[in-house]
Amino acid sequence: MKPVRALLALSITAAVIGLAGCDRSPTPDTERETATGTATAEETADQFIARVNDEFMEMYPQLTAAQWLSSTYINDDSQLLSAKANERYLAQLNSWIEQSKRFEGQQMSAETARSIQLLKLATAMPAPTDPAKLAELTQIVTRMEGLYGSGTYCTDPADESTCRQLGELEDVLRNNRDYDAQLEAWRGWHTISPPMRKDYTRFVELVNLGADEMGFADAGEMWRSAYDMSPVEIAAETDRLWSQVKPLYEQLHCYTRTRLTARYGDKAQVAGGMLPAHLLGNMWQQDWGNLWDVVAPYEGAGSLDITGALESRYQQIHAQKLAQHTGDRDPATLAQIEQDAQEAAARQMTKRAEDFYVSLGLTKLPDSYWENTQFIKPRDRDVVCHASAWDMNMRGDVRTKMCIKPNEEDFTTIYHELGHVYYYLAYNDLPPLFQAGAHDGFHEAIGDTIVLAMTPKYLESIELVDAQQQSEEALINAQMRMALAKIAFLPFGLMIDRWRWGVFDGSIEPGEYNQAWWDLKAKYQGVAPVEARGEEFFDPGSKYHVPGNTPYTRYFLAHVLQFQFYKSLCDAAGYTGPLHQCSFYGNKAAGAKLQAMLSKGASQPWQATLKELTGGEKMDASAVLEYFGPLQEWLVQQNEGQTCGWQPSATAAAPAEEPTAEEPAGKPIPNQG
Ligand code: X8Z
Ligand code: ZN
Repeated sequence: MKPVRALLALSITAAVIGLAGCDRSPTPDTERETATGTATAEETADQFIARVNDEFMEMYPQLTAAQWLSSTYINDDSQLLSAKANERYLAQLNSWIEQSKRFEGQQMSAETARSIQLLKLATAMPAPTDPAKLAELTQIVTRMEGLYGSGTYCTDPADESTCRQLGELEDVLRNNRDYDAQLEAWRGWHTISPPMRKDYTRFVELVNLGADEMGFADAGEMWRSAYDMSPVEIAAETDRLWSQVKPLYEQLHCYTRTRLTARYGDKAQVAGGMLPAHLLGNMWQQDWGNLWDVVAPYEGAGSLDITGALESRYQQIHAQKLAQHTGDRDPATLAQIEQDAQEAAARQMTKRAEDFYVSLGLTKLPDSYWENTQFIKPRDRDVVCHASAWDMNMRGDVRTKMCIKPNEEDFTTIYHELGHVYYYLAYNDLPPLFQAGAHDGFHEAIGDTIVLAMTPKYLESIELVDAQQQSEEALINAQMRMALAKIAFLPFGLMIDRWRWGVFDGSIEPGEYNQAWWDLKAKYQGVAPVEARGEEFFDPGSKYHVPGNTPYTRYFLAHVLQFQFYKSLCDAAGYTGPLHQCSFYGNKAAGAKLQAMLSKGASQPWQATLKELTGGEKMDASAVLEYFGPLQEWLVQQNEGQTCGWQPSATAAAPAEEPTAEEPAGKPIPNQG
């Protein structure tokens, strides 16, 4: 995947991010050799940027090819090549940045000035110029990503058959409601990250050195400089947006706590009224969709059992393939048949997602996408399963990399990933430095905007769910389903970078990495572990984006922006009903509006792009609140008489205590209506 998108789209370690400038003193040198070209004193700023764009385009596929290999085929050789390719890229980037200094204060086109700004922010991993330190940095990052991708937990280390990787451990949280089995799976996955702690500590030192050389206070400030506003302003924006949606999250939290208590009794009670980390159906408590069986408001009202439908389609495909096979049925053959059926089901799900984009008038995915994509987890090797979208060459070689299973979460993730892919394709004609999202939150919001348009009616039209009844109960069920994914996510989307910003600026020291992590989870999410998690653990490392060094504020912003985009596309489609019932599936006017936005890439400040689409220049969560109006009202009714909220300062591992009259377990939340 292209670095430019990496930060925008995800994962690769050389991710290029948005923009904003930093002042650095001009360099006196008049001519120097670069890795791929020569800078001369006569070269104008415009010529310089044209050259950088050419060189970038040329070197880029070497980086993505190496990173694709090391992500889809984890071993020492691929990791070595990937680290080396990253090293070359980051050295070249540092060289371009150095060369760009000669143009400071000179006349140049607006386009060139913006390109130079983008160049200075072209990585999420600012690298020191010292070659030894640069090599050390890329090796560390490659190793951490490899550790995550190959992470395995064995109940009995002496017996390989007891070993499980992330996917299997997640299955437990998804499907098994046994308290202890969930705790074991949760604990088990968190055993993979303590070995990363030392590497991560050194990683922080190295990127901070790089950031310092580039003129930033630390790597976190550099990340926050990529939003066409000051680092202080974007941090304040995230606070403002969070304060808009927090009351809704608190209602969802309160209701979920009641339902978990009904299911598990006292065992679901954690000190301070927080939710036990291992009982939320998700390893990181970022998406509570798997808790449907625990929290469903109304049984049988408007069945939206997408996972059930996908699973039974998979079973059908599997049965067909078995029936077609008349030869030997030895274990290897049976395993191959299972693999083929998984692949076929995953491709079908992806076709379905492509169909939505095509229905809007966007192009079909190129054949090469279908040839090169990794749809499922291979049996014979370790891969990084965390979903990602890749632009290999900025000229149409687009791919996704997933380990798709037939369930709702993966189904919507495919729509998410194709959002990245359609962004890539839409801006492939722009100069490489502009081939990025308007900001990284835009990139993350595209596919999710489409997911919002996957209404019960749409799901019915693609025959994934039964005919939908129109009733108040069905509406609340549908809203709850969305809220478990979208509202539960918001504080998680915020807390990860609150942690990293603190780590990078030194306010969180290595000796308190884990404590600070859980303090932030308590503060924002109201979630706590049921047992002590001391500094012998490194729980941040068990979340992909930490070892993968992918900035996370983008996802928080995306979870707000996607509702703004959705509302605008509904307007473009001429829709006038309640927001939550709108689907623009098949609407070419909405598609044209989307495509126009995508094709702008990073060529102008995001505020201008947002204005063209929505009419406003600010990110704003009022569309979130409008969408969830019916659910919010319902939740407030359900929570009546409850003391909502939580006390983050309560010791995470302490047993729950009855609140006293003087000291309630949480601050009461006034009904929000
Ligand atoms: O990492 C992702 C995508 C790829 S950009 C699968 N997401 C975040 C996560 O999984 O933590 C999407 C939502 C949040
Ligand atoms: Zn994404």
